[in-house]
Amino acid sequence: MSQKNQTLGEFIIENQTSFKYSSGELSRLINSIRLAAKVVNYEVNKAGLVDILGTAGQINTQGESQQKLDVYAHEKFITMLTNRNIVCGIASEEEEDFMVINSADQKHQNKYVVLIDPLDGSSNIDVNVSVGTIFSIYRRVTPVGAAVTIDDFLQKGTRQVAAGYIIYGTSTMLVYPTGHGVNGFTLNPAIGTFYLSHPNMKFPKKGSIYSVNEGNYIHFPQGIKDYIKHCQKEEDERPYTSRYIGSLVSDFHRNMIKGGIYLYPQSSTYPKGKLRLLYECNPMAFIAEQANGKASDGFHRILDIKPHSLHQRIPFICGSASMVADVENFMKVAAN
Ligand code: P6P
Repeated sequence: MSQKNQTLGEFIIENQTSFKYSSGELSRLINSIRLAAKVVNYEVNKAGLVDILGTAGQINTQGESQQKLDVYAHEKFITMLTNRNIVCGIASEEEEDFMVINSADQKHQNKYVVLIDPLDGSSNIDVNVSVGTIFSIYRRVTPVGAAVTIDDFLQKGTRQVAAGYIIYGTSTMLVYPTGHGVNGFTLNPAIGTFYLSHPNMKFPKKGSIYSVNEGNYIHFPQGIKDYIKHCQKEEDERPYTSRYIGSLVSDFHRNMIKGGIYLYPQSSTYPKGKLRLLYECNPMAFIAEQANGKASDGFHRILDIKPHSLHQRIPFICGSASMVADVENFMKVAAN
């Protein structure tokens, strides 16, 4: 049984059996993510001091100007994951296509693929607002020994074997579920060790926080507009409060601790929604459900959606189960 202040290393060893395929491989994967997180954290925390602010002058596959730290984080996570010789392929939000990780002597023997958003919320970097890394791990569907294909990446979220995020905030935390709920590990930067600080994190069934960019209100579907008005109505003695950081990992993390809901519906700029199914929605939905929360596109469970392309965007509503259910009800009524 995990106890507070246990180190991440001790926790991984104690919980290896929770990874249903192979005790050693999740450990090595999480350890490579742990190391990359520490390296990226060091750069994020001094971004204001070193001339790595501003864009790298490149445009990423999403058509967004890449922040130098985006590029840095992408490179660090790819390197660390590759060096552990466990994954056969990696897909990054910063790359158009997936990367085949060929360990020559392994002849495609590696069994796992990783999908990663190296630095989500990076537009906040220059204004010193917290950002995050989001990762998702699947077992390949192509036979071991064969070359990795797109099918290894276009899997439903229910097939994730692990997922998690790192939040580079007032403290740096690695949050990921094992078989016993969602656990949060806080980095002690003085000694570079993650300690179990938030064991068994759970979304309160109902919360009072709603997180949405209300600047897009006029473009929201009617059901979302109706839900937001429901949150604002007077007669309930204002049971809700609006909190929106503009960084998914940060809004999600606060809502999981305090109770609340995050919404990124479709809008005029993003007619299919802004968030990516594979790099953001599936891993966060996986974590949410492991923490008694719920994640939906307004009508369907996120984890049941069959992906059709690597950078597919979808509407994303995620958080306390009863609040997500409320949104689905408003969407259903408005659709009839
Ligand atoms: P907007 C960051 O770019 C991100 O993908 C999420 O982390 C965040 O919640 C959202 O977009 C913010 O988008 O349009 O409100 O600035």
